Amino acid sequence: MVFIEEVGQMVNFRTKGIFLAYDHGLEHGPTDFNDRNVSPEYIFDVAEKAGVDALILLKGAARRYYNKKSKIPLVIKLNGKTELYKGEPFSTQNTSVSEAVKYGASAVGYTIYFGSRYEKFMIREFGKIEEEAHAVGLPVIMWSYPRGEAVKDDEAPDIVAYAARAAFELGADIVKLKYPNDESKLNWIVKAADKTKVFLAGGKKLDDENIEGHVKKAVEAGFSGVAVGRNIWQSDDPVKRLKSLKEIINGK
Ligand code: FBP
Repeated sequence: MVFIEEVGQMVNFRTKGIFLAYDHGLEHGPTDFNDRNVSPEYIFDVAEKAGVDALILLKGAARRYYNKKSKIPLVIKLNGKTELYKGEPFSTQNTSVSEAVKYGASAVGYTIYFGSRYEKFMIREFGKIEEEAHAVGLPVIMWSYPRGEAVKDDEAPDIVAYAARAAFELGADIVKLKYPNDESKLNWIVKAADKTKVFLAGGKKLDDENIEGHVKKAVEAGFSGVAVGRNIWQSDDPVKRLKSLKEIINGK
């Protein structure tokens, strides 16, 4: 549950758990996919069998595949970019909060590449989205990814903590962060985020032991969950993987 000050009410959206991300078709292209997971139907099937806490889509898949009667809450990612673009990172809005509501969204997401030459545009766009979303009672999730020429090490704990704090300062309800390269600072990262709930981003596919190890350490440090894509739907048994991560997050 999230309390949204702007509408003065609790909103029924879980801020703890496991979110399945499937926006890679734009971000990376179909190179991430195989014959099975290239289809959104397969992803819906996995999400339903494992009972994820939210499914993250872009508007194209949401509009064509999301059934508003589904038990799985939908998060619409409002901005994105392709990997074909090679300049300073810049992700722009491609749909609005009101469109997301039409597709059945229970929350919206937005990426900011802090440190990029274009961060000012993303910060401004996020500010507008945050106000629009909260005004209609939708929680806001920030993909807080420091990146660009000025950012030498995006996994350095001080940089990840900065990304966490920036999300809090800009009003995000949940922030999605990369795993830092010094695990002893996980707790500080959670503290830096204050009331913003911290979720771990998955990254490239790891073996079972590694992904579970990361999630265990993050949860022990106070992370509220994971928002993960490739580590699930690229696995041979995505439902099993999701269930074991759920057990770690929610406790057995
Ligand atoms: P993964 O778990 O597959 O890393 O997905 C998380 C995510 O944030 C996706 O939502 C997004 O498409 C992707 O990572 C972007 O990854 P990057 O910008 O690091 O290539």
